[in-house]
Amino acid sequence: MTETPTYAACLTPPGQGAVATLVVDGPRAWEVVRPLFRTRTGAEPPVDPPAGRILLGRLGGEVADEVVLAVKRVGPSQRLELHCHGGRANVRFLLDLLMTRGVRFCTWQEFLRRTDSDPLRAAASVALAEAPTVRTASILLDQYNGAFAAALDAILAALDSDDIDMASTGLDALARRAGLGRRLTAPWRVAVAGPPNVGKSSLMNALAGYQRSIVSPTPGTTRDVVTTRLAIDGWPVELADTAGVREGTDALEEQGVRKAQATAHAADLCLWLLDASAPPVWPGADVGAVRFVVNKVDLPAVWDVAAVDGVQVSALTLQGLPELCTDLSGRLVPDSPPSGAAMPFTEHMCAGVENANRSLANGRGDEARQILVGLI
Ligand SMILES: Nc1nc2c(ncn2[C@@H]2O[C@H](COP(=O)(O)OP(=O)(O)OP(=O)(O)O)[C@@H](O)[C@H]2O)c(=O)[nH]1
Ligand SMILES: [Mg+2]
Repeated sequence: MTETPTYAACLTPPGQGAVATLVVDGPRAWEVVRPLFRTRTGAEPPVDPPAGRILLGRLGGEVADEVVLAVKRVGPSQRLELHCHGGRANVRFLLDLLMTRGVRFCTWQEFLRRTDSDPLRAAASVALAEAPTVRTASILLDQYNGAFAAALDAILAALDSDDIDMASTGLDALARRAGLGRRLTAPWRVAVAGPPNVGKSSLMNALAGYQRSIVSPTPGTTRDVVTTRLAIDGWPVELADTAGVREGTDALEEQGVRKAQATAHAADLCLWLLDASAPPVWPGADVGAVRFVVNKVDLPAVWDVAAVDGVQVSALTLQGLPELCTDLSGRLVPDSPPSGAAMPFTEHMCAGVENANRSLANGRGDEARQILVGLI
């Protein structure tokens, strides 16, 4: 029989900080840590791990760090927490000490997955740490507290009792939230595109609230793709400012134009800018989802800007920006979830829910059931 390994992980983020927290988890946790630990008072640490105790002392040999040692769990599956000084090198030093004594290193994500008895809750903890905004974090907290798990249970119970209507309604609701679920840890990508000088960089800066991109009256100023991350109505967005699209330019600008086209094509949404004070230039067919934004409405319009279905703004005076943000939020998340709503939140869960929904819609209830059980 192979012995259950003992693992060590660092639970705090890497980098500089006053303290770091390590966890040592497994049957040999105390056996490994005890000989490395000297109590502050000089008293020998007890032979058996003292349940629930917090000890102050030093961990190491000749070189040792001052640590707070918390005995979190005793018995065959022991867990110790070591609160030590922070910093990459100090953490590395202590982890190396443990590893030379047969403890295996694992990441904090692996640690959560390995030790939480509820895999969906463990996945929610990992996702929660990646949430870019308070709004996405609050949705992930709902999933941590069991919203997605309860919805899955209800669908499986409905399938078991052959209540296909109820199962379909529940599964359909989850599948419709998969698009949002995928964005709880990764931002939507929104491209700002259009011809040169239309005010793309100015709009990017106005939305970001600082001078991210260079702005100038010279057409062709932006050459590369310049990104910035922001929250729009609490939704995480990566905004990409791009080179103005035009033909017959030099090789360098052409590269920028190609990059701009690829970025606009790959984005979840492309804001195509039109200049109210110059004749409109329309996008080519290769741009994906497009929302028109008429910029420079502070200047006299030279064409019928009201005829275009778009948002009217001025990146200079900031007129229309709140309306643009509301419009953008509504396009990214047309059906804003109520508090406590269940939703899949990893690619595996989102794809699983979508596949199960398709299976059930095609009358393959058993297949749907199998896919859902695989998510738990
Ligand atoms: N009046 C007015 N001028 C603006 C507005 N937005 C941008 N501009 C001006 O238009 C010029 C071009 O602005 P940019 O933001 O650099 O335009 P761009 O689309 O990024 O240009 P390229 O990078 O060259 O493609 C600058 O002189 C800006 O000050 C606006 O809403 N109103
Ligand atoms: Mg620019």
